Amino acid sequence: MYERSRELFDQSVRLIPGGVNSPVRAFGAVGGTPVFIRSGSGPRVTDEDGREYVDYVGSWGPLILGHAHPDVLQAVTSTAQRGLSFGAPTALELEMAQLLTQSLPSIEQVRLVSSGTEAVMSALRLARGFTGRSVIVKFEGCYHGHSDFLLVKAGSGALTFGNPTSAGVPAELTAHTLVLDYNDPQQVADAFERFGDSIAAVVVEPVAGNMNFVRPSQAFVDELRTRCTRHGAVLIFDEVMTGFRVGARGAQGVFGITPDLTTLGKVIGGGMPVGAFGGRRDIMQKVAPVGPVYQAGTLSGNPVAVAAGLATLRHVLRPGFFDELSRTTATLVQGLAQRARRANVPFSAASLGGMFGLFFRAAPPANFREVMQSDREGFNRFFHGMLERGVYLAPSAYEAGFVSSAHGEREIAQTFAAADEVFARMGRG
Ligand code: KE4
Repeated sequence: MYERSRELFDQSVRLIPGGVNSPVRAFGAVGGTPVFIRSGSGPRVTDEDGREYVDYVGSWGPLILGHAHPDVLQAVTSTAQRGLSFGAPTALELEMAQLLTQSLPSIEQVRLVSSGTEAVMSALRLARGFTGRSVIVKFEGCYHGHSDFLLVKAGSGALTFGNPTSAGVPAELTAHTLVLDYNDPQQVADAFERFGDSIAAVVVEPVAGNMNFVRPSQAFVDELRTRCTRHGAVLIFDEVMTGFRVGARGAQGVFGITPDLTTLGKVIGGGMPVGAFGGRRDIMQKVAPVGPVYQAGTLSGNPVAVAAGLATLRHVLRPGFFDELSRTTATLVQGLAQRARRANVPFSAASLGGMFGLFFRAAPPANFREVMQSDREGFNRFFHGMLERGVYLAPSAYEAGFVSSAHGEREIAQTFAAADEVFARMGRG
């Protein structure tokens, strides 16, 4: 098993750091050799050894219609026939701007970029430019891409400024970043009492998908909105993962919060490189070339990538799409929890829309500290047991999972059959 992947990995590690172009793909968290994927079709991917898997990673969220959807491929190939990129405005970018502003009313104007990192980095520079302030508030366990000032962990004590989590980030670049506990409204209130008028922005994952899957409490997101309004700070919902994943109006639609800025990515590119940031017109009017906040990109709004995103969103925005996707995802997580209980394995699971979390702990976690109490070894055993049985989960206990509209009863049944065997083995210790 995995012979060809192992050969490719041995060669890749010589030429590519860790053999991968993004760290989480290296299986470092779960151990073993990463499988090299050759192709995908609908809910399944096939590795270089010809083994097929039910795929619950979906390229970390973008592939919400499943792999190689005919309408998406058609959009990409027909657009590409007319040329790949012009560095000039195109009608397709206008069509994407119209669709995003119609789907998410909080977005009055929008700028396209090529990744989620770029979207969040730009939105935070914009918030600082708009307010003339420097302090950024983020939450422990949330990931917003790899901009220097966001690679930060909580300071030593409560309400202290963050320390870099990555080499190469000078301390002064994280000196303005305050890291609070997710789902703690009181800490938000305290931070604003203390630093309120120097806070440029609060950036939050409105459902956290980078410390596995953590839903916010309504009180938490309400407090963010109230405090940002009161102190003139910009509330940024980082919906790179949740946008068009948890519902047609994103997490802001689920929780009824109007952010000042929203960042998007993943699904809006349908598997091609597209990110976006947008929101209140008075804020967006500060962006170059009309305003003083500079932001640019050679391939921003690339027509082929935008065509893939538009083809994807047309399906996602059809009536009933999320009812169906939510049902499939809920069936998956409820069935897994049932089987774990039967095998006496401490396990819980949660989902929202087409996104889910699996936890080797008695109940779904509410914050980073509780996530870290999960049984990581238990997850790793489950991960490899499922992989051997043709089910490809996110290779980390700290990542969310994703279901596509291509996942049907056959995929769910295969997943349950594999889980029955793995839980039974785990239940025996
Ligand atoms: P990208 O630069 O990777 O397109 O987006 C960064 C980003 C921003 N905001 C949120 C909420 C995100 O989840 C992400 C990226 N998510 C990870 C998944 N944990 C991407 C996978 C990877 O890093 O390879």
